[in-house]
Amino acid sequence: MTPFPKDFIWGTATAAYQIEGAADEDGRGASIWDVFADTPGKIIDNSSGDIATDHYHRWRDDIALMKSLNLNGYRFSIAWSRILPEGRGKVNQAGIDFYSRLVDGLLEAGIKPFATLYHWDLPQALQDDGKGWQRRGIVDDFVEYTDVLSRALGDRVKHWMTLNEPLIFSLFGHLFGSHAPGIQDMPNVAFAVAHHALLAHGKAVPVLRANSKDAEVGIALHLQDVTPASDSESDVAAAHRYDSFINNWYLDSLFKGSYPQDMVEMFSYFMPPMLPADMATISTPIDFLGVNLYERRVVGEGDEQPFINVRFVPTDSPRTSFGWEIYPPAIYNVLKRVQRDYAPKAIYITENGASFDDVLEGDQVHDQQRVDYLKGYFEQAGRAISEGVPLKGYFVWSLMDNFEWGEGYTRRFGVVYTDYPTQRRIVKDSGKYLAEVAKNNAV
Ligand code: IFM
Repeated sequence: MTPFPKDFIWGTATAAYQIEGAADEDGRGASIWDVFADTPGKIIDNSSGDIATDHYHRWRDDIALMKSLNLNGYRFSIAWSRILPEGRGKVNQAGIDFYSRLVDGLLEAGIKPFATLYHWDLPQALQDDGKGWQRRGIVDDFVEYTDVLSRALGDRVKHWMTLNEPLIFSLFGHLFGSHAPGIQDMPNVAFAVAHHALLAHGKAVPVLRANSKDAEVGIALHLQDVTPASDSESDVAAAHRYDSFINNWYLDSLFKGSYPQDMVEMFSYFMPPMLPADMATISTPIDFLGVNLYERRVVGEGDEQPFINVRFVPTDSPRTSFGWEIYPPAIYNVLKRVQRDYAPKAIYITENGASFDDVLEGDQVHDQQRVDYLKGYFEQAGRAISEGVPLKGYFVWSLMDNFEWGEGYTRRFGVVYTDYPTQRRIVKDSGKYLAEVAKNNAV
């Protein structure tokens, strides 16, 4: 068995819109995902997060479930529109009370709360006013929201993440249009969104520090392991371009205070207007980096991906039901690479997991593929730790099956099965496996 460091955090991750439901309750305002999901044709099974896993009403049971799995950390997100239904201005105390009870419940159960301020559910009122993240002034709105929330919870929440995967919500929401708010436009829009999001992050960091004494503040990035398809100069250059586009755009700006030079040159026409102090704001030091790791890409030169001229080369590795490659060394490679090039003070795996077509058999779900998947990735994370990477915790995506954005309820990522008609939770074999790992703090 490979032991993990003392005080290592073993947890699961979720996001508000994917699990809470109670879309119209207790003064919650609409978010861009409510509107997007209600637009015909946007969600594969025509579903929405209106009910989701009903966590808003079942949070006590869900905490008990986590406790039964021996978990000592929980990463969740807060719905901005429960706190400020119009995005700014009037505060909804009922929304604050919900999260306050949740945090108290977690602490009573010995589970550390790791809160994400923004996991994609922008208040619709802010989308209506100046197109949401496209308007630079949204930075002030995010700071206001951060201030209200961290004043309320900052005495008890000691781990904060500003944003979840700005890469994904900028590109999928504003270039490809497959996520809310469903905009398909030229790259300048997505780049402006990403720049404003990073600025909002940088401005929120000191606010969190001021309102939450001794808290650790970070951000959760979607990172990929990128390998060139061959040693040829063109494939190596293509892999480098892809890496810059997907990973370094965020890592360089947050840790080095500049966007990658090759990207700035390639996309100069599309870059958003910037003020001189912006990059210093974005690179305000953080206490940890959250890594969401799902994919490796083997990349060659080609015309599959617009603008950056790359192609993805298929591999023989097994795949999840989503078609994502299962390649455990990806987590080791990304952790080592981040440590080597950016040296964050601490790192958490803030998401990693897999979707499979799970089958409920009586009271059991034998998801051996997920057990094997987790074991492989845990081992590779342990290997990185043994080589000095300061990995402090691991949050499996996800606690239970939930609303998987454009894929609705057709993808199951949970270590706990959600029986949607009854909302019964059934611990899968992978949940039992995670419970053993967490109990032994060893893989
Ligand atoms: O469900 C998502 C999550 O919201 C963000 N990261 C990836 C997960 C799986 O697609």
